[in-house]
Amino acid sequence: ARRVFSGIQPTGTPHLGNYLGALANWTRLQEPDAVTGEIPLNYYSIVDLHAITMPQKPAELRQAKLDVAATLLACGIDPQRSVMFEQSRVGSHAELAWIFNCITPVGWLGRMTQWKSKMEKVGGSHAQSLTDETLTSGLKMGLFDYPVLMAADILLYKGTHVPVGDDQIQHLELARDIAALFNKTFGYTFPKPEAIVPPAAKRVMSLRDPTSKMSKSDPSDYSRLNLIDTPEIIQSKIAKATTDGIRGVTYDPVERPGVSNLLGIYAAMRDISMEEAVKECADITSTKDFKNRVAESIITRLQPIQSELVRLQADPGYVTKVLDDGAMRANQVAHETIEQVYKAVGLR
Ligand code: AQP
Repeated sequence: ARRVFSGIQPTGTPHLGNYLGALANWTRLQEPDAVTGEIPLNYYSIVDLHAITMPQKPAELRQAKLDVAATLLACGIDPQRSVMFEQSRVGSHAELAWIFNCITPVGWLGRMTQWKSKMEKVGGSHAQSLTDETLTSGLKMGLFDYPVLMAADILLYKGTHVPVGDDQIQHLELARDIAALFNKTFGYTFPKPEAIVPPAAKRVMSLRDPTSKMSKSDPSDYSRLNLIDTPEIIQSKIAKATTDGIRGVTYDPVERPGVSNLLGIYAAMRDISMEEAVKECADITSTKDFKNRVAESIITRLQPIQSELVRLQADPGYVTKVLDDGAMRANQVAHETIEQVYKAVGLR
């Protein structure tokens, strides 16, 4: 059977990039497969241990976890068909990460690009090499090790499929390499997980700077569309989104990254292909009309999610219960894997 694992960091409120890159696929995977009729086992985690690889305020982190949990439910995660849980309540994520730490070459992590870009964001350091002292003095072990913990997350459930946005592909490849290395060293234990990336809008870009990805941790709220933004805010953010002075609407991610990003969002919001989106917008000459149409598509798509969220926020006891139940179910599977791993390694 297919086993699906994916995670989201409770580092702020989920945005449209999270939704299109990951969450929309999470809910889709709860449906029976069109060919086999099989429903995979789905594990969806609020990855708080990942969140603390960057500084977090404890009270805000606690609240963000509940908010993210409610948002996942509002997006359609069904606790009957998916195990939704907080990562730190399953101790074996950290245990398996330690085992993987003991076999993963440092050089494999040095090649990862995410810690480099995060370092630039927080410290303004442009150093590129691990041996550069200006960089390594500010680089925390946890941030550097993030991809190993991610490999442990997936493999703890023997995940075969991982629905993620395009930005996580490099980390997923590392997880595959770690699985293969473990199997080679200690005998076959883990499958090689495959990425499931959405067809359109696999990487939603920032509204302010369409050459970098939309992200929760961007200091400017106008860079992203939060799933909880009101119609007025969505209108205003799209109206202010960076585009260009060229007439008409065309798809050209290199020359027209802003317009192309909005087109990608429009296509994904309406579940149509990029070609269809371009065709639908071909007659539009003014940027204002184009932006209005894009904003409208977002408002319409988010409306049912937002009303469900309001309903869930009025019932925090339900959200907590789902998380309690999820932690219990996740722990059962995690326990079996970690025992098998400890035995293979010689710790039992
Ligand atoms: N812009 C994006 N486009 C498509 N998919 C995206 N994802 C994130 N951003 C985009 C996907 O969402 C899932 C959860 O990832 P995350 O919690 O790491 O999201 P984030 O917004 O990237 O979070 P942060 O806290 O702001 O982290 P950084 O600083 O790394 O950007 C993943 O499947 C991811 O692919």
